[in-house]
Amino acid sequence: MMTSATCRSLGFPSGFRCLGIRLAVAAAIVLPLGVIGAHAEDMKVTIDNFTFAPAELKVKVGDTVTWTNHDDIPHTVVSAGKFRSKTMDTDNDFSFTFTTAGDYKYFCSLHPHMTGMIKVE
Ligand SMILES: [Cu+2]
Repeated sequence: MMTSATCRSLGFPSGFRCLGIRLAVAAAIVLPLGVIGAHAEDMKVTIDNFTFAPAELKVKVGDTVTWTNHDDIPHTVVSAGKFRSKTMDTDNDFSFTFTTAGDYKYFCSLHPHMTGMIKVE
């Protein structure tokens, strides 16, 4: 616990104000972490019948998208230079956490006509 003498030496006029500042500093450290933790979501894209659903998905920075392959043939999820899944067999999934805003076009490298888009804002 900081004493008022310590506060005065730091230029604060009273112990009360010093405590208030300490609480504000503590809140400033804790609150952003809480907001980020509460806000991050796990979004899902399914692969069914050679189609990504939804084909276009809007997420927020910090969200994680999980693709799950429901077809009985393998697929991949590839966004050039951004992310690349391994080959997913039936019911396998792949997750990627988006930390930068932007439009991420992706496709299946085994069936390049299969395309999708993640919009990160
Ligand atoms: Cu495929």
